Amino acid sequence: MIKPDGVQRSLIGEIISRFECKGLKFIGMKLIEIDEATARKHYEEHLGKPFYEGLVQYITSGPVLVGVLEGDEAISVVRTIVGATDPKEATPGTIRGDLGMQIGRNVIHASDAPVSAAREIDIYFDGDELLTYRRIDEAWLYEE
Ligand code: IDP
Ligand code: MG
Repeated sequence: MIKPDGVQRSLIGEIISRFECKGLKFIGMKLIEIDEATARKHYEEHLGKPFYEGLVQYITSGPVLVGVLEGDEAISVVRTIVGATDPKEATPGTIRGDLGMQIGRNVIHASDAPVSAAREIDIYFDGDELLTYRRIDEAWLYEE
């Protein structure tokens, strides 16, 4: 998910380009506004933490781009491209390392495990919004 700061700062193209160029395949994508209940559900694991209310505010403060990516070891590959949670500590070359300044405005969200990916995809997408197709470069991205 490209968070509201990423959308407002016109970083959608820059960010999705990084995933595309890597070889990850978008099988779903849409621009939405998250309502408060959905934000609370998405971030329920952080309920009670000092930053929780601010996080709900942040994520509902403007449009976000939600996307579903597919590829070999997609979750860990995406998390590596995204970088550490705090952009100040994130390695240059990562999205957060290159494009953000503060942990509370860290530009992008990425699922951290298959179970959370499944849960989060279910929050934002209906089954018929996820596509199955081959990208023509897959023959060159993968050995077989
Ligand atoms: P992640 O996004 O790298 O998985 P999490 O620890 O799951 O990081 O935290 C979820 C989100 O909560 C972060 O991306 C960030 O937006 C916000 N967050 C986490 N820690 C802080 C903090 O200390 N201050 C403000 N916001 C925070
Ligand atoms: Mg997380």
